[in-house]
Amino acid sequence: MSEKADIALIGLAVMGQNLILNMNDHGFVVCAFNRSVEKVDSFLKNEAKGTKVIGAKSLEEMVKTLKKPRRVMMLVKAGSAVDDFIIKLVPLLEKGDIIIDGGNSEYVDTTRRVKECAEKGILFVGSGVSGGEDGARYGPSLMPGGNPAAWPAIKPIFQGIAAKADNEPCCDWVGDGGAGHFVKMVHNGIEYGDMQLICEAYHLMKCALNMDNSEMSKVFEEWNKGVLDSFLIEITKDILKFKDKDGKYLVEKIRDSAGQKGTGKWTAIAALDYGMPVTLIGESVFSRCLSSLVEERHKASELLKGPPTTEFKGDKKKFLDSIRQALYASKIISYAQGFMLMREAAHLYNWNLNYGGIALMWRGGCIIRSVFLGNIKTAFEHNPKLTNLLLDPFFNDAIQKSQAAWREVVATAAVLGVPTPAFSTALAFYDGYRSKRLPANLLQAQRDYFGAHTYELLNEPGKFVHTNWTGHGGNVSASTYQA
Ligand code: 2AM
Repeated sequence: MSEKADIALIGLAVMGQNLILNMNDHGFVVCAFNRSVEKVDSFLKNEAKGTKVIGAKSLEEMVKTLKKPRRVMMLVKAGSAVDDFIIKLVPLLEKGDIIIDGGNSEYVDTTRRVKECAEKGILFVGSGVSGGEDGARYGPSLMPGGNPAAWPAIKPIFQGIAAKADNEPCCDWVGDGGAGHFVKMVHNGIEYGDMQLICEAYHLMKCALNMDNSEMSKVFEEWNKGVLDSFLIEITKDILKFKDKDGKYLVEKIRDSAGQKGTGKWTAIAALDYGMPVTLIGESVFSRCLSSLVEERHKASELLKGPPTTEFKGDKKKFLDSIRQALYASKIISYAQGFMLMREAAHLYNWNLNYGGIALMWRGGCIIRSVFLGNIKTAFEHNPKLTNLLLDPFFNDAIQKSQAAWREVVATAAVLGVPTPAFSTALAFYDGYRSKRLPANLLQAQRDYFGAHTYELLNEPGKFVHTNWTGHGGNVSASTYQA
């Protein structure tokens, strides 16, 4: 077969199929392949009928259709399937050819694959792909990272098919190694946070303000016209008013036990590994865990008493707007934390991350797309060296303006007994982050008391000393101990 395909795509599940059709729409010739080869024929006869897409029945045949340098993209199940394909592909490729993994791989696997492939002369790219089926079909957010030598060859395809926001593609080179998949992972973690915050707002509207679904839907519709304008607020508006066949609101019939596939958990694990206080995503993961303890909660609900009523007795209209402000302020904290995690990983792995570019990649196409991300992009454009989003004048000002309402919501929710873990942890983080002095002095003293872990004195930083607090037990310090 002549070398006519611009790119090959392996993996004909919905995401893969839709990406192929998207590439085809943008004038690229794609060669499709799948482990179960019968899916290739079926795809060509159905979804890809009338397009320029070609199919291959074997990897050998697929490789022969490709222009050089060959570009092979995989959208297969994360894990061993990716490694299996790499093993099969490498002998069929030449130096300078490119393998792209567009699946939901863990960034450490991507880092390893980039290195292993580079040793064989193959350029490996791990790309975050976000936006679900619709995004893949009409414009996803793409976060490619890995071997930078691959970027010029894949840039026209990737930026061509990506979503556009403010006339710019939601796709740029992220960084070396597993940077692309790392950034995608943080995106998913932030998505967990955004969803949890919206759920807490809904919970307060329902339990504290006794609002019905139609009223709540209208409120989200209003909120979607302002600073909270985002895909997730928009779908929440639709979900809340959606009625089942019997005329009742469907969302109220859904079992309140949250599932998860793991990317939020990975973000929280990375945060713990790198010592970054990404508390809101952590709380969001734990909130899902707590929700899934349905039977235990049912038992506890009969035994563990809270305040007599969850109903808010004050100015309801004002409180509703306070919830909006609490959501906005908490969201700012969540993104600030997410960017702190990326900054730390960039530091550890020597990635030269472009934070404004990342905000732009998330600005359109993906689940967390929002107007808000445009503000983040602007903040990093004003100051690419910004150490924390909270220090940007726009966000600092936004927090100042919403702070009183945010505190009112957290305090009121505590008094009423309505759980708001994400609103609350965001506020606790804010107060911790802005504290010149925290009580860790006492903590250090405790550690030194029971474990001789030593402490530093304020006026002698860098010098670790131990005190014999009790007058017995010796003066030995545990100098090898690392927090
Ligand atoms: P299949 O159609 O042959 O199952 C999403 O599941 C995609 O990943 C599908 O294209 C699927 O191929 C592919 N896939 C899943 N596990 C795989 C494996 N172990 N090896 C190769 N492809 C796999």
